[in-house]
Amino acid sequence: DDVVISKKNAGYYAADLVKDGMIIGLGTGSTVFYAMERLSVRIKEEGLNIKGVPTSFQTAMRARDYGIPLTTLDDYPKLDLAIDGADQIDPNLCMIKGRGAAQTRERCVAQAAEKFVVVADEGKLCDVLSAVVPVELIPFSFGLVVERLKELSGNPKVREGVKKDGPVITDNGCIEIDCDFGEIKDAKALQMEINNIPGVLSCGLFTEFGEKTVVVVGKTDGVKTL
Ligand code: DER
Repeated sequence: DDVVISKKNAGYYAADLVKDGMIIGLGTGSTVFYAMERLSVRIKEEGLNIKGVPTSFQTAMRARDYGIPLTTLDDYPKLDLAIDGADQIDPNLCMIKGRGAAQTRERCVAQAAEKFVVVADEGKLCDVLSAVVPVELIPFSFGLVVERLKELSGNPKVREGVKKDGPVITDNGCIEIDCDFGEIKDAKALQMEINNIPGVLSCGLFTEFGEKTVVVVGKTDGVKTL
């Protein structure tokens, strides 16, 4: 359908920005998987020589299936380019991520990258951020963090497993809480507030990468870049 075609166009375009010899970040989610699919073809057909730092267990498994060589931030603390998805993107290229509960590692990889290439379909664009904001926290801090998020009017809800009773446990062995703040007037300030709560690893507000971000918006007939 149109969204699938749009995601594929965005992912393939992003994959073609990757140059031989690059060390890249591999984000998480369905749109990035199209970029990985295209990289897999380029590796096979062009002999493209790259390495990728995966931001989740799922991405690592997918990369292995696709024959994309993997590495770590320990080996490469600076990356040429990271390709990732997003849940919502505003005109200032501030975004909300974390639907896949991978936002903590995604933020590390985005920080390490010289260029942050975000792939999305048009449905992800908005005027004002208002999507659910995921918050990853260490289990020890659960009660404290829930209390503080309530004080911030975040209406916190633990992310429950679907094929598992109880909370989703992230790749970092932590818990994810989804917050509904409604329209977010000052995303930068809210991001700082949440990230400063003791026990929080990170939240899904990404407001610090605008300068180095290119958003590739997939459409049914191609892409537009922001
Ligand atoms: O969880 C994440 O941050 C993902 O990047 C997510 O925001 C995008 O997933 P999608 O490409 O499947 O919509």
